[in-house]
Formats: sequence, structure tokens, C-alpha cells
Amino acid sequence: MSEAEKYQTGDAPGPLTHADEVIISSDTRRENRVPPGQTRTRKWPVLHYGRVPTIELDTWELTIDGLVDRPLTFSWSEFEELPRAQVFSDFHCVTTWSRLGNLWEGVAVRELMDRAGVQSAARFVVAHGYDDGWTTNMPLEDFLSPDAIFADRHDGQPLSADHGGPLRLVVPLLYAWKSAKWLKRIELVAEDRPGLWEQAGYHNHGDPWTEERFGG
Ligand SMILES: Nc1nc2c(c(=O)[nH]1)N[C@H]1C(S)=C(S)[C@@H](COP(=O)(O)O)O[C@H]1N2
Ligand SMILES: [Mo]
Repeated sequence: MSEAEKYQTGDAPGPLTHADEVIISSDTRRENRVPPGQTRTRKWPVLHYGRVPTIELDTWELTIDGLVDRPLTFSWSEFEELPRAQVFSDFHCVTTWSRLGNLWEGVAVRELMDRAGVQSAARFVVAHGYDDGWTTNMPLEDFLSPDAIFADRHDGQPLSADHGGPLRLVVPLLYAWKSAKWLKRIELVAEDRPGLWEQAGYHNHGDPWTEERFGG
């Protein structure tokens, strides 16, 4: 996707422009959709810690394991056969930019977690990226929110490698660093396990509406 294609020219796209089957993040219905300390960007910046990993679709896998009844692994062709979902949501980076009105397409988190069977001892989630050793953590409850999605498309285009393609996690109710790009593995755990940015001083939870930016 070119910079020009990603640029939003008008007002922020609203939730009402979407068909019934699209899951709408409730935060997009707020009168003021921009959380405190944030500014709307019409662009879609690229932000990550290391390098964009090289991922071949032939060898790509997504694994869901840890405290689940049925650990699952999907090849790309298996993933493509799964029931599809769409989510309309805003995206808030802790560095203070917010991109409003994103249409994500992929597979709903709940869909796959229902198949895997969440064990009652599971309390937290660790999302692992293909960028060596990168992880982020979040409460299971946030991960299971209805608008959390494993996304392979954004605004009608395949997700570019810069933005986490072939597949990323999107958890709209938390700051964007929790939305793991180049998703490789979802691990359900009983005890919280702070990820890379969290260990570096970013907030352990990351609610943009209460400005959980650092510490916690
Ligand atoms: N695997 C992985 N996912 C990641 C990151 C990263 O370094 N590695 N950076 C996070 C941060 S800090 C942000 S703001 C968003 C940015 O997503 P974008 O580049 O698509 O805008 O991805 C998040 N997901
Ligand atoms: Mo970020």
C-alpha cells in the first residue's frame, strides 16, 4: 500500500458507514474518539522495535497453546479456510498518534479461542511475534473482547509486511503496541508475563482512555 493510498482525506470514517455484519468497536461511537493526550493522524505510521521479519507463507504457522484444551496450529491455507470477520475500530499508539476508522478483516479472536477451549486457570495472554523474541502481554478478558481480531487485511487491502502482514493481532481497546504484528503464537498463561515494551517501562495494561502509558 502506498503512502497516498493510506492517507485519509476527509473526516474520520464513522461507525455508521458499515454493514450489519461488521463488528463495531464501541469506542468508535464516542462523541470524542480521540483519547486524552492523543492527536488524530490521517496517515498510518509504521512503528516497531526491530526489523520487519521475512515470512514465507509456505512455512508460516499460527499456534495457539498454553492453557487451552486443544492446542491449535494453522498453516496459511488452513487459516484462509476459517470463517471471516470484520472489525471497525480506532488505533491509538502510545507515542500519541491515533488512526481513526480502520476496517480490519480476518478471523475473530473468539472464534479461534472457542475452538481451542480456554481453560479456567488461564488469566493472561502472551502474544509472540515472528520478530525474534518480541512479545506483549494482556489480560485474557481484553484479548477475548468481541472486537479483537487476527487480521490479514486492512481497509480492503492485504496487510503489508510493514504493518504486520501476513497476520497481526488487533486489540482495539488497548494501546496499539498490544496489537502484535507478524503474529506467530498465542500462549495462554496463569501468571502475567510482561512483554518487551512492558519490561522496558511501558504500562503493563495500556488503556488509552485512562492514559496507562508507563508503569503499572
Ligand atoms: N511483533 C511486533 N508487533 C508490534 C510491534 C513490534 O515491535 N513487534 N510494535 C507495536 C507498536 S509500538 C505499535 S504502535 C504498533 C504499530 O502498528 P503499525 O506499524 O501497523 O502502525 O504495532 C505494535 N506491534
Ligand atoms: Mo506504539
